[in-house]
Amino acid sequence: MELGARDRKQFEEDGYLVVRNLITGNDLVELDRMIDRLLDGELNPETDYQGWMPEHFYTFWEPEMKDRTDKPRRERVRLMSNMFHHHRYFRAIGSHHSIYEVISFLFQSGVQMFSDTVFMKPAHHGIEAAMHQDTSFWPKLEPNAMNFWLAIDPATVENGCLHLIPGSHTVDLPHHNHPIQGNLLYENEVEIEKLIPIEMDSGDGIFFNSGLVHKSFPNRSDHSRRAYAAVYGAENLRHLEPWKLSTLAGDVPDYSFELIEPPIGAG
Ligand SMILES: O=C(O)CCC(=O)C(=O)O
Repeated sequence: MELGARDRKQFEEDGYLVVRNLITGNDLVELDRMIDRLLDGELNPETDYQGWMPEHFYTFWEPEMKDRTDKPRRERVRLMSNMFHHHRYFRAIGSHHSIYEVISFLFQSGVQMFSDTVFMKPAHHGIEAAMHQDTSFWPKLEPNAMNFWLAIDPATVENGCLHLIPGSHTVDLPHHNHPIQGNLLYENEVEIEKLIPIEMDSGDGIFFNSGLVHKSFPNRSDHSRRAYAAVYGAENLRHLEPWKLSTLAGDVPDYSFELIEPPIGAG
């Protein structure tokens, strides 16, 4: 993939960059299969994080769906997180050379990884992700972290693709706490008229500044909308405040950034 100064300028000014066909071929087929296995509850943590070994991967259920065991597990889950810290396959995919190359180009540095999440929006009832900046979930960093979001299923307006406000990453807005959404912004607190949908095919990726205002609408289609997402930091990232996570995940350690190995051949 050829990225140039114009791509970095767009990332800096608009706060995001879409890269089409980022993950392709067997790598995409394998990721699709592993995500289904994860959502079905077939995969379990296999490596510890600083001595911490959860029994299961963190799972956030669709409201009122946790106990609906008449339905397949994958249709009841909203998201699963922190596989990167506890599973070799997810550590490897998070460090994939195509992802690494874009991030190291945009940061002009080595890359650290913080977390990963599989976002599921089951057909018909997948709930919205309310408007937010991911920077509201953790203490201030310099430079801001970077979010990555990869479409596993094609992401469309109908099934709840990402929507974002270009250029909204330069100011940290105060958020409101919410029991399901975590932190959110009300529409009258942002430049809502600038909100745009980002439709993507499977294998397309978007990289965005973690301060970018974004949301996704509910899934109104007949098909699920799965995505693989992760958060990265520059090698020279500085903590401007003590590290403490604001999370819905309950009793988990304060997972932090870890330098990932550059793929062979990365400059
Ligand atoms: O996939 C979604 O619906 C929401 C994703 C999101 O909010 C994020 O990546 O921060």
